[in-house]
Amino acid sequence: MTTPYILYGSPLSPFQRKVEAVLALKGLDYECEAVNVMGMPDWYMEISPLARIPSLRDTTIATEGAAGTITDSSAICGYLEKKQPEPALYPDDAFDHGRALWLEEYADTGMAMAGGMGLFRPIIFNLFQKKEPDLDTARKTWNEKLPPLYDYLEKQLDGRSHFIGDSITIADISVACQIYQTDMLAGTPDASKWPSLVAHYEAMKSHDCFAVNRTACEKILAKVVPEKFDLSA
Ligand SMILES: N[C@@H](CCC(=O)N[C@@H](CS)C(=O)NCC(=O)O)C(=O)O
Repeated sequence: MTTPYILYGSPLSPFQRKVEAVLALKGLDYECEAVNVMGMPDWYMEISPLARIPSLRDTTIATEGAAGTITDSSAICGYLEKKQPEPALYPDDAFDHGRALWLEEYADTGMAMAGGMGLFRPIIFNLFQKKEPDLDTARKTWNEKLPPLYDYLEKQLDGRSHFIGDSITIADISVACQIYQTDMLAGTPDASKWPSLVAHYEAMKSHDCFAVNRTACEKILAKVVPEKFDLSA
C-alpha cells in the first residue's frame, strides 16, 4: 500500500526532523526519499527553487513534478495542521499562536544558523568529504554563540514543561529539533546552566514522535561519528 505523503530530504536535517515529528504526532504515514544537499538534482530544484530541504509531496494532489509539493518546513507543518487538525500543534489563542510561531522562527533561524552552520556543518560536511572536522569553528559556536540562545529559552520556559500551555506545540518541536542537531555531535547543553531547557529537551528527545528520525540519524552517524566531540575546552 502506498502512503499519501513523500518527504524529500535527509533525516539529518533539523527541518526534516520537525516535519517528521509533526507527521508522527498527527498519525500520518509517510515515505522518505533522499535528496543530497551537497548536490541537488534538477528535478528537485523544480520543487524547491531556493535549493532547500525538506519538501513534502501530497500524492493525492500530484505524483510528479512541482505540483502537489510544498517546500519549507514551516509551510509544510502549517499545511499538515490544516489537513489533520488533531492533535492541534498550534495554540488556539491568538497571542499564544503568535508566540509559538515566533519560537519556531527563533529555532529555525537563530538556532539553525548557530548550531547548524556553526557546528554541525563544519564537522559533518568535512567528515563526509573525508576532511578533518573544523573543531575551532564548532568550539566557538558551542562556547560563545549557543549560550545566549539557550539563556533566552531558559527564561521563556521558566521551569515549565512546555513553552506554551501544557501540551506539545510547534515551538517545543522546533527548539528540540535544533538542540538535537548539536547533541548528535557534541552532547546536550549543560544542565547546570540551563536546567529547564535541558529537562524540556530530554523529554522531547525521548518522545515517540522523534523515534523514527533518531533511529535514522543514529544509523547514518554510527560510522562517521563513533564518539561525540568534547567542544567545551
Ligand atoms: N526555512 C527552511 C530551511 C531549510 C534549510 O535550510 N535546509 C537546509 C538543510 S538542513 C538546506 O537545504 N540547505 C541546503 C544548502 O545549504 O545548500 C525550512 O524551514 O525548511
